[in-house]
Amino acid sequence: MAERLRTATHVGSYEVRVEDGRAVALTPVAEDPWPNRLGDGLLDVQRGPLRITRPMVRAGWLERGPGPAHGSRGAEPFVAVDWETAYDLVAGELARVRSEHGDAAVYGGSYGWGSAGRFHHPQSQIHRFLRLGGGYTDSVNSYSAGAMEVILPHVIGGDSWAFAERGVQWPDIARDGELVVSFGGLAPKNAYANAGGVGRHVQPEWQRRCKQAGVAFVNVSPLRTDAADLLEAEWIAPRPGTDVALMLGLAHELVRTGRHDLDFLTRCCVGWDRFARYLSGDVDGVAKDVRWAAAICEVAAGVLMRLAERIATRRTTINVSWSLQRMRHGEQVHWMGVVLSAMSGSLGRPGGGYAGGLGISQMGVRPRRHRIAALPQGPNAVGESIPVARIADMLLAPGAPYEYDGERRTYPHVRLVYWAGGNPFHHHQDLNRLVEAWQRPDTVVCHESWWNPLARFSDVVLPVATPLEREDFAVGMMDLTVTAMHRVLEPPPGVPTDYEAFAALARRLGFGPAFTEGRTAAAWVRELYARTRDGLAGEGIGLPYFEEFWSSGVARTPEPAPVPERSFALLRADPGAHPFETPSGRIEIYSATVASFGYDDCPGHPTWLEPEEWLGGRAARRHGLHLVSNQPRTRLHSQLDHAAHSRKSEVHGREPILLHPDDARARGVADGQVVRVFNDRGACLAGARLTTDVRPGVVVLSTGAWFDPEEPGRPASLERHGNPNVLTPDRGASQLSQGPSPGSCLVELEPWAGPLPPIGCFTPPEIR
Ligand SMILES: Nc1nc2c(c(=O)[nH]1)N[C@H]1C(S)=C(S)[C@@H](COP(=O)(O)OP(=O)(O)OC[C@H]3O[C@@H](n4cnc5c(=O)[nH]c(N)nc54)[C@H](O)[C@@H]3O)O[C@H]1N2
Ligand SMILES: Nc1nc2c(c(=O)[nH]1)N[C@H]1C(S)=C(S)[C@@H](COP(=O)(O)OP(=O)(O)OC[C@H]3O[C@@H](n4cnc5c(=O)[nH]c(N)nc54)[C@H](O)[C@@H]3O)O[C@H]1N2
Ligand SMILES: [Mo]
Repeated sequence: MAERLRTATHVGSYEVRVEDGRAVALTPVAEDPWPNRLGDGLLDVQRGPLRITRPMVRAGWLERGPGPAHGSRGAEPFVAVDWETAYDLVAGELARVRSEHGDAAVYGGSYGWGSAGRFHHPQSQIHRFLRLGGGYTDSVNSYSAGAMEVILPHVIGGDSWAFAERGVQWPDIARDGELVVSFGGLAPKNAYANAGGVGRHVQPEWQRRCKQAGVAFVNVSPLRTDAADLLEAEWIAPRPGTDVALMLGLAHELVRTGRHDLDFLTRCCVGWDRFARYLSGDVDGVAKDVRWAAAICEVAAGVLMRLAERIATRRTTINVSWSLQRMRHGEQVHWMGVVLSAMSGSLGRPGGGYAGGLGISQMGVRPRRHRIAALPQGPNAVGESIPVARIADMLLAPGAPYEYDGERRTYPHVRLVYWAGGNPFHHHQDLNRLVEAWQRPDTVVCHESWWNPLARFSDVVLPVATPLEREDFAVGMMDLTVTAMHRVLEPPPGVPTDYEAFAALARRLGFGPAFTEGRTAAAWVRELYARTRDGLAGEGIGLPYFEEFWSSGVARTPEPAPVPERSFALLRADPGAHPFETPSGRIEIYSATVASFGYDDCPGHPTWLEPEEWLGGRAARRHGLHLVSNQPRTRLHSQLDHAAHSRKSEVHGREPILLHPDDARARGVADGQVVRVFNDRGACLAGARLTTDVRPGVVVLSTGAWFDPEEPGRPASLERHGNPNVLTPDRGASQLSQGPSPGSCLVELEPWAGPLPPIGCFTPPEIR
């Protein structure tokens, strides 16, 4: 018997054709106006040699017991054990570490984009499990927006994601906007993914509507394809990492031509005078004029003068992508984006202003945060947390001091790392350094479904059911389509869900009933749906009862109403009556708070700070290409890299790297050839794709190729598959945010002359 059932992922909702209880085909839902192919192959990978079906323990850990691994973690074979043994080992080790070293010795930051389901969301599960078990060292902030999350509350107030609500929205631009200047572009492929799911990809449709309404677009990016062709955007391609200088040049030009909005700057902001003295050069003798900016950015001064004029005379949105703050001094560019917008005359007026990441996910479509139920976590008895991207620092230097947002902190001594629903060997920078740091703890436990790099670098792998093998429901962050996630496949025999695995461990550790509250997974799903229904009812949004929702597969919610309180508009109208949550109640062009921290890498107002690695610096003499490692077009991060769609994009089995024909010629590289990309941190292979869509001097190698070192466990080993994070630096954006900085990275490349080493990451490790 055949039936059609729904499911949802972070990249779209699907209709699944199920025959005799088994999924046989998966297609994007018909009502999605802009589906993608990122789900292609999702069914194929559910079975096959890379699927882990039994608990696995690293041989050395099983034989010698827990302890620092000295290079054997990631390099040794595994031993399959039965479930009782695996649970006893993990529960016993958790108990040992907690009693011998204290609860802070357990690291459960477990960052990552695990499944979209509200209940089975692995981060929610692991945090609840570790909290109820006594607490753990957690992480704060994200790899996505690590620097802006920390700086923007100082500048525009609110919490770390207030920028998403306060920024300009697409409907606003379509109605009243004239110009969108987008730093980091508006890559349509970045709209594929939306945390928590996306029932209908409508954000690219808004881009089209704005274009039809006559809005002009400028794509400031090293990559032409960061703006869809239909936008007919003007392409300005600065050296990567120099956008602050470019914006300062525009700002200087606005002042020089008397076009800055002095009324708004003095009434609704603080610190304009101070910043103006920096801009003019009164402070340091360097006027930040268009000529100065042109020399840094390699964009002609005339181009900047014309752009400044358009910004001043059109209702303009200054959009700054998140990629620009995933860099050294990443705080500066969003701070400067707000200031440039404040100067432009458009901030707080209809159709213009600042936006922090339009083009990403469903940003600018539905700004409101809704009351969607999550699995309750309870308090964390351990007060400890680290900025998420500082994990290698923590593992390498327990007890070392570090700065974070005005606080001096100390890294805890972690002995046990527990991961569920993320892949640090995808998301972290300088993976060779991570490989070294990863040997330090006594034990690494993970829940994974596939032999991906995280599983290979763990001591105990508990294989878990995939989202297709369990029941749940999804609600997207800026989407609000509520989608049923039906069980369309049986898990391999004996393989539990994350929930069942944590419940079994909690039972052994004596808090089983507290963890489950006596509910089955099905009961939890119904409970969380009911709580979501109640929450949305409080906002005037009606959802059907569960049974009706479950059989129809989807609950649609009304199109969002325009945001009634546009807070920049209220600030402009009357800053006294509608203050921001900053110390001054206004936009802080100069932040006395940030200045008081005394950080040389994040001073009190937006400043051009030369990064260690950029094309204009000394380091570029040795490694003359700037590496952009952007989000992949063919995957969600590292997910489904082993599936058909991602594999099809490879060149000789390697991740494609885009480079300009001039750079290729200078290095003797032909299109379709395998190259070795390298710097002092590491080297990887990639497949050259020549294109004039990329600025000369820049190469683009997207993230997500499964980490494939030739000699696992040895840091300087050649990476064979094209994972850019063996090249990127593991430096905090600054002492303020400690955000990740993969964007500040120089490399060199050369043709690969030797025989091509085989790819190892798609063959399971040796199992005893
Ligand atoms: N160089 C460079 N590095 C980057 C970036 C960049 O731009 N450049 N971007 C950064 C950003 S913005 C991000 S958000 C991160 C993303 O980094 P991650 O979110 O860590 O990457 P994913 O590949 O999505 O990892 C999710 C993992 O969860 C697993 N998983 C999925 N569902 C489940 C489940 O139900 N249960 C369990 N137990 N596991 C599950 C998947 O198999 C996969 O291994 O990468 C960061 N790293
Ligand atoms: N298909 C797909 N979509 C995704 C994801 C995915 O994995 N796959 N991941 C999602 C996640 S977790 C996140 S956080 C968002 C991230 O969204 P973003 O951070 O916006 O995404 P990126 O692709 O890293 O960067 C966008 C573009 O910025 C440009 N850029 C890089 N450096 C510079 C620079 O110095 N100056 C300028 N002006 N431009 C620069 C690059 O050309 C790049 O293509 O995307 C989401 N969307
Ligand atoms: Mo992200």
